[in-house]
Amino acid sequence: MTGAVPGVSTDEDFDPRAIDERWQRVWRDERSWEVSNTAPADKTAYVLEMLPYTSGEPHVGHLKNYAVGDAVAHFMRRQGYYVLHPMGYDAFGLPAENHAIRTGKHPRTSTDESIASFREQFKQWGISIDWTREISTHSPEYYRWTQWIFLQLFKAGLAYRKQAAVNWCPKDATVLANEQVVNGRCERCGSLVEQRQLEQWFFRITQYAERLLNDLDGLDWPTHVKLMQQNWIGRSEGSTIRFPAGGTDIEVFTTRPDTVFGATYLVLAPEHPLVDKIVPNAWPSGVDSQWTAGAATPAEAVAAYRTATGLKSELDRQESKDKTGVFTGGYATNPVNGEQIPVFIADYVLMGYGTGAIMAVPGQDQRDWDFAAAFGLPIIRTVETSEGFDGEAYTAEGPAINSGFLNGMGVAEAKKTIIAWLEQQDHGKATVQYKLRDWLLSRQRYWGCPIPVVYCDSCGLVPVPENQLPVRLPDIEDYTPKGKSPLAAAADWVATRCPHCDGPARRETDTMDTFVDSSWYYLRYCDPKNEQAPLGIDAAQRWMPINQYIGGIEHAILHLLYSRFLCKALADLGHLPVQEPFGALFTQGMITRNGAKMSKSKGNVVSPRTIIEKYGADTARCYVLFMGPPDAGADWSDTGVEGVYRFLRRLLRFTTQVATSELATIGGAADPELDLALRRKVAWAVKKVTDDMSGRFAFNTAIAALMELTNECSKALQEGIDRDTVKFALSTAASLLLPFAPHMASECYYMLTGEHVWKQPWPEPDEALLRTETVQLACQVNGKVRGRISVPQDASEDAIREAALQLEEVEQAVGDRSVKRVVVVPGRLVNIVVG
Ligand code: ANZ
Ligand code: ZN
Repeated sequence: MTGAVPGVSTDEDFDPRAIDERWQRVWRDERSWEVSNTAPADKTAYVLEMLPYTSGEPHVGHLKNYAVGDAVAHFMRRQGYYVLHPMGYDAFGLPAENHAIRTGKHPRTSTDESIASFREQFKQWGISIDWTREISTHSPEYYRWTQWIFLQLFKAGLAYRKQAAVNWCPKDATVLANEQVVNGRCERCGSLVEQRQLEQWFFRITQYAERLLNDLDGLDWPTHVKLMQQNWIGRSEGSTIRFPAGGTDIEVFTTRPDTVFGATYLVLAPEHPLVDKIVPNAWPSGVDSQWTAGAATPAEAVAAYRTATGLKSELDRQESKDKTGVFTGGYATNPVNGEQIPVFIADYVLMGYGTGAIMAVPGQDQRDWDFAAAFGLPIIRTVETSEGFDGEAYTAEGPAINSGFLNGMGVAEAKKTIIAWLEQQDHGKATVQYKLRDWLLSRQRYWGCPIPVVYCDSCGLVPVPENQLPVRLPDIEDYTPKGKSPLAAAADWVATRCPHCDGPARRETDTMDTFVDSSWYYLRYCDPKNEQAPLGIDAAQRWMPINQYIGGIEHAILHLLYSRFLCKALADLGHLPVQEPFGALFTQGMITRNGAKMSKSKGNVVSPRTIIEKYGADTARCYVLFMGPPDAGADWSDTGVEGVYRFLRRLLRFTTQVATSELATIGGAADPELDLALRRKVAWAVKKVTDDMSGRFAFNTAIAALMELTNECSKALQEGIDRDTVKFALSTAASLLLPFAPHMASECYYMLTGEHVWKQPWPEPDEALLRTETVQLACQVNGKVRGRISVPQDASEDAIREAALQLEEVEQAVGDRSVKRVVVVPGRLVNIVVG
């Protein structure tokens, strides 16, 4: 030691890496974060961050995610909970496979390397994880249960196969989920996506649409995430209406049955099966040449239009600005007025929604208006427009017009009346539609969980018996996609025997979407070694639902929805005692650099590894929590990192000074007033940090409070303070710091008390000191800060107003203008509005 004060470490002595390692060793040797499945069930809590997708190395986004989760886990432990805080890896999927195609390295090799790197980093960061529960979705011990879950869904009719138009990426030669298609292009490689018909596996998530929607109510989730789920599920109330057409009925779905008198044509999706039934051999006489698209016969026009549509993705179709279509040559009868109306096909009508057919009401629907305008179709308004309104569809409310017995009714009443009439006349009925589609889970790729079914020539599709699981993913050498799964080329693996008749059979060669793997992993953590089931009911009862789930907003829709579905399905089948997996959700904001998303191509990536090598884990963790409200985005700043580093260094310096001092007072004679002020500051900090952490996730302001407390300690040490008081202040600061900077907190607390801070209950503020606590309020005049006042915490608004107006700087700024208004924002500021 070379410091001026004997026994006090200088800044050069500060070696955060040594401190990290010292405490990480203690936690490992002590198994500090392990929890047992015999922990008292009323004292258990489950804190979980979304598991990382293991390709490459962890980035600062991961650091933030796990720093947030770890803060919550520490905080809950200190409140007496046995906290389950596990870790695993989402290990199957395209990136590893694409990497393998590029480099020839087996996906398992690159995945295992990535996992090793993540694991090492998590340990280096000192995240408090129960490592005995670690899982990886690509291990046979895990995917055995993914397959088992698939079989349960299959038995229950919730997994099925059907021919379906799928998004096809010609370059990756694979089917893409809708969400992997961005602006009509493959999310990964940017190729234009085509539509193809393939036999696919689906989970029947649509059967759960209503419950997935309704049960959002009971969840403690950010409103915007609930809204995103709501929109994705997309519930629409309306009715179906049948229009007789040449010996058959065309059924449409509409949310506006009240406008049926204005339906001047029908539109079918081009691939609608009824199209072929209503197409006549020849065009009706006198038909507009624009309606026929120059084709000799309706069948020809339809065929040409269908081909053109097949090249468009669903998204293109939904968003297509130019309304295209052709006349089918057929007519339908409007059931309310007997009018004969033409039937078109157009790609703005989607086969997968409603009935795949619409009644077009150009007067009230802009898409129909555009189409009618393009094709010279009649427009009848059925809702009275406001004065001067013209030239577009009228979508607002108003009394019904041109609508027979509905005339004069408002929209809601007209809807009710027409639905009753349709039902009575047997022309249609009230219905509810959802946007949600069944979950397409087949992937024609290698690196995924094999789907456990075989195809037998005599028995057809046969599920693999549970006692033969797992169906292992074989090692292969050529992963290049060829339109079929690369597994199809593994002849030895594909050829198998039928579990039913023992005859020759072929294995399913599609693998599962990785969203299947990650939609149940949180269950396995509860009981990771169970060999009889994915988890025991007892274990589920003890830990589920998750008290706090933490992750990126990019998973706000699919991952959460799929997990909720799976949870409900397993609960319905008797395998789970809970209906919802994630009781509370927190979504952290993204870290940017110079305002841009970090990416290798931009060369603006901050690697957690470099930060930790330079500053240690606590600075890195504290900094990502200190950058701003953790649910908001924040820009990386190297000076910000330095600031946090200096704060931790100072805390350690003061701690060392106090811990090694044998004097009763430090820095001079103790001043009783200063003593009281410091003890008040401690009470304030305890309350502030506790409040900020209690469901608010305001880690940034909590850390700021600890910086303030540290500054107070510094002042006291210079001006003279009782050693016990400053020791109390510093040990409380260390205690409150544990969730953010666990190594430094452990070090400081141990130096001062000889105890392990993570075993101490969370501090409680001294209420008596809190009451006499004063707060500082900024005083603004017309929004500009002019000075500050100190008032008792419980001061009345009148007293605050008075004090602010008497402040000299305020008086000067007000001058001879008159005070219009005084706004008091409790605990923060006073704004004096003058004019
Ligand atoms: C007549 C009508 C009149 C409509 C009106 C709307 C306004 P949401 O709210 O999204 O459920 N529609 C129905 N099936 C469709 C399909 N397969 N492809 C494209 N559009 C379809 O929308 C329901 C409305 O979207 C339905 O109500 C139908 O147009 C159209 F003033 O029917 B409506
Ligand atoms: Zn068989």
